[in-house]
Amino acid sequence: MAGDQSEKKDLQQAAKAVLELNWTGHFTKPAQHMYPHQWAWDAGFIAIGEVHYNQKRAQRELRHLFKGQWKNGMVPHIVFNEDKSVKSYFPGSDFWKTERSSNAPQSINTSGICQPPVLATAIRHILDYAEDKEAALAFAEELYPKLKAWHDFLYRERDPDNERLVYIRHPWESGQDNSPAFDDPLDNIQSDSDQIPDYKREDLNFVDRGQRPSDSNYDRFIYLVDFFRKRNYDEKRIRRDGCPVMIQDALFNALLCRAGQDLAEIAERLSEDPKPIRQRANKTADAINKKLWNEEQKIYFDFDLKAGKQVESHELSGFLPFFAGIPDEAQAERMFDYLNTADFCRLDEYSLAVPSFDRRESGYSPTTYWRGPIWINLNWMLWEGLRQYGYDDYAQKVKNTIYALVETNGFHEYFDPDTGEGYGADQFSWTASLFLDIWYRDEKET
Ligand code: 2M8
Repeated sequence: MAGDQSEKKDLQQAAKAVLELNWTGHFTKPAQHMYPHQWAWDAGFIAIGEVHYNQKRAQRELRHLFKGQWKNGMVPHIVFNEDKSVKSYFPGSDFWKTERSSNAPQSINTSGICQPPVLATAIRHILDYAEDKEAALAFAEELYPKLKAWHDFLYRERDPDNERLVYIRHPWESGQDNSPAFDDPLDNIQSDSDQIPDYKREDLNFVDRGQRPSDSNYDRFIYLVDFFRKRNYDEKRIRRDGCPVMIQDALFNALLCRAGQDLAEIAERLSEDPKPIRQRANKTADAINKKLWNEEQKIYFDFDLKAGKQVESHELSGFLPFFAGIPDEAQAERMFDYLNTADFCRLDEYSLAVPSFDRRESGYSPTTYWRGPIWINLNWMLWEGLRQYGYDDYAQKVKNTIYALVETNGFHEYFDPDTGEGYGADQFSWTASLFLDIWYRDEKET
């Protein structure tokens, strides 16, 4: 952890400078050149840090994101930068062709898929930490119907069997694009190269190939977008025509459960009825415990609806039901038993918490994106979750790692679990904003 108060203060200033650098005047980009648009879960994480020192901006971020909300309630994973000179990202708005759907907004361009639901959690955080409570409440009131419509979309369109578990239909919807959990589901896509539209990756202009998804991943990512746009982003039609990927993702559903709890809390503060929202979140928690928990392996897994089985891929996100209070005490003990091993990170050893994937699995890579590196958003959720369960020493270790990584290596997108070296984009917004959230909460608690 940063040595003295003034060093800590410098770090705080540096984090704010990252967010200032990436601010466009309308929203904060995840990173300067590599990610020039607005991403949904990034916006939530950014607002969570910003509210501590710039409430207005935190609110503007989310308001801007909701400009892209679809008529059916979906919050798209990207709201495109209106500055038309921005060309450094693929796939840009022209590729998605979302105008084919009558649900897509007309005033702003967006993608045609979504991302993990953290927005109610971000708005609850604004209510909890805003300086101007009255303005925060008015803001929550303004966005409340939109949040409800977003959650309703997920349960209506992505849970056809009324399980209270929703599926995702693209790895980009998970936020963990090339995680090993998608290896088998993507391998099952029978796509000849002539079925993949022509495209050119832009990400490799900025980052080493070894730190990004493979070309064969990208082919499938693009094949899937093409599949959706050919069906005008009509959820029923996509399903009826045999949607190639349908995964009940453990992290996505845990975050939906947590977001449901937070939405119920928001409802309560607005004197709306929280009960149906809370009940639905509880049902999701039960369903996660029933279908995604693996007692023997001591972790939660995704469920692949196409293959009809759990995807036994050991990811840090399989511990993040902690963040939504989903595991009972016995489950929590088993999970902690596994988390606290050399596979992930041992509490009593000098090592960095916590890689995104089990180090001893064959798909593990310390350098490759969502296949092993340390991500600050996952660790921030783990820190929150472990505290709720009383694993304070481990939570402290996670927090110390976050401090140490940004102090020694800067605000990178992801970090090497062995050396701490920073990879991906530099000056990455959610690394800075979630660090700031911890920094300010530390200040308040001491
Ligand atoms: C990454 O995903 C985008 C595609 O959505 C990309 O690689 O181009 C992921 O890390 C995702 O979780 C994140 O929201 C996005 C922007 O930071 O980048």
